[in-house]
Amino acid sequence: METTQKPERKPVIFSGIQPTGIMTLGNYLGALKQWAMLQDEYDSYYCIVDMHAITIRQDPAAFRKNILSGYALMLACGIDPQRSTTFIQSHVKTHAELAWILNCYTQFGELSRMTQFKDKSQKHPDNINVGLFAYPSLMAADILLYQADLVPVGVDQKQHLELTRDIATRFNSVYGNTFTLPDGYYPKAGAKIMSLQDPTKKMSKSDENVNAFVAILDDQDTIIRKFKRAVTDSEAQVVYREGKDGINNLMSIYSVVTGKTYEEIEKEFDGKGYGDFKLAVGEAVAEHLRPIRENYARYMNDKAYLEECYHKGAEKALKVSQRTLDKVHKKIGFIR
Ligand code: AQP
Repeated sequence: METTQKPERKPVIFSGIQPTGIMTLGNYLGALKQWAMLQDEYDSYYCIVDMHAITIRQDPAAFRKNILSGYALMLACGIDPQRSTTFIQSHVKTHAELAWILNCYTQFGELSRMTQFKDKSQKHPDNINVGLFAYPSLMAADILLYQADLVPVGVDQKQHLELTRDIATRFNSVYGNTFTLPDGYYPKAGAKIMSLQDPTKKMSKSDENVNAFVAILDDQDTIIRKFKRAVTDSEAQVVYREGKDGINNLMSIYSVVTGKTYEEIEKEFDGKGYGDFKLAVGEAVAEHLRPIRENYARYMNDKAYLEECYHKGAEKALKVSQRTLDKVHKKIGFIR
């Protein structure tokens, strides 16, 4: 008798990025680079999370541009819409629908403890809205809808990912196995790239000081200039050591883009000043990002292709995520 074997399920990956400005070197090394690397090994879902972005007030014209350019940049970083499902969050209605349900399984106390909420409330004291508070339950919905096994993010998102697991565990314990518990995937190096102007703070695309971050699309001269201005210390010694936040940050960036170890870097710049080191980091980063800039320009010249890709991506994402949402509706007792 012939036996038909069920095809093995490929593990699933989900991640998203906010269109809140031009993505930075931090977004690239902490997230996008990993997304591209992992896309063949996993059934991958990557999206531009525009619904998360409105937790901070956005100018509509700039926002529209940032969403499209964020999508183009995602492809330019090597995420291939033929191999990964690439879409825009607000095009897939299940995200908002599951987020509401998960809000009812998330405790006020849990959300109050989130450091991103505390940081962003401090940064925008005139707009501490409910969406900003409930940001993590929308993120949980994004991830759980696709039954993701793995979520590649920077370490700043670790707390949100742990909360996603707590929400899923709580739901599963009440209704039986419904959601896959996702694990975080944090790059060994580059998981937290720090601001060039205040190396105790993470590099952020919405930083008011443009010298604090390197945008993926900055040209070579701008990148080199920003690294030359990077805040370091007065020791003039390129060594990785506690307390040397600025130099540690530059060394970790240089190490990721060149593949050199810290010992090799220390040797290379032994007896040289910070000027030489900063120039080398700037040049290496500019070169590393050059192909992405070129790909981006090509994609932005073909808006019809981008549109086709994000529509197809949303169609597939809706089909897959609707299965999870239907299951949830049934479990909680909604009638069809
Ligand atoms: N500095 C960073 N180093 C490493 N990874 C980082 N990520 C962000 N900053 C760094 C990772 O990039 C992914 C997308 O982030 P996001 O845009 O969704 O949200 P964010 O963490 O709030 O990023 P920004 O740049 O700081 O945006 P704004 O300024 O709008 O708040 C995530 O995986 C994140 O970990």
